[in-house]
Amino acid sequence: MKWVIGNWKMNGLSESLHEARSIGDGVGGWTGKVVSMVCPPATLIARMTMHCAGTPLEFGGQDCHAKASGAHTGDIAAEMLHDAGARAVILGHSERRTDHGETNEEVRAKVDAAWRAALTPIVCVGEVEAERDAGRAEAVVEEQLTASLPDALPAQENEDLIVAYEPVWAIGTGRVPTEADIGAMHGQIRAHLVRRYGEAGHRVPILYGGSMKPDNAKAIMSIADVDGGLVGGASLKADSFLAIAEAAA
Ligand code: G2H
Repeated sequence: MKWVIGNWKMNGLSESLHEARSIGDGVGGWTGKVVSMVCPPATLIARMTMHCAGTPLEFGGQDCHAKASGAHTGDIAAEMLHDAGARAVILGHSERRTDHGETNEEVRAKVDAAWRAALTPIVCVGEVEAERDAGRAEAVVEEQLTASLPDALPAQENEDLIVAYEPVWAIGTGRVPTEADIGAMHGQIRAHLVRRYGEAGHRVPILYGGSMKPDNAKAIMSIADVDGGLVGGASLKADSFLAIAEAAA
């Protein structure tokens, strides 16, 4: 099974409901081969869930607070995302880490919050360009995994965790690592998950994110331990989302 998850970031208004519906109608042909999901701004989750009813398209949030409720102006709880129709939530995206100073420890607390609300956490890790140039990419990702992921998976059989490798220098830039570099990093992430979670570590999907497009999706999806893509810019329009889903199938 491959995963194509669109991260719409801070893009989308009411008119985007039609785009989501087109994606939902289009992905039906790959049911059983591809799980398709859109993570729109939180304001759209409930409306998209209703607008896309009857299609296999699923929805997720882009962040959540570690607490279930309380005096946290502007924040959103995992329970609220679930209530709106989400089944997953992106956590620790590099834009959250940079724009909001999110730490690995905060991400880890949010993973627990997601599980508490029956959401699948999609935990993002990845090095910045200077770290790769200094030969530290593997060490940085290892450190992020160690500190951002809880020590045990919940005792359930469904997808309880997704990891996304997103080299920060590839995000929105059109630059993509070599297939060898993607393969090496995904292999390292898989080894970490198996060391940490035993057999269950084999069933954690590992997604690649960073300038994934229709023309590179098939090659990237074919790399060992690449279980799908976390797609930004190319997920905003139905035609390119569907081309990536087709490449994944
Ligand atoms: C990386 C990705 C989505 P893009 O952030 O998670 O964005 O595909 O635009 O590089």
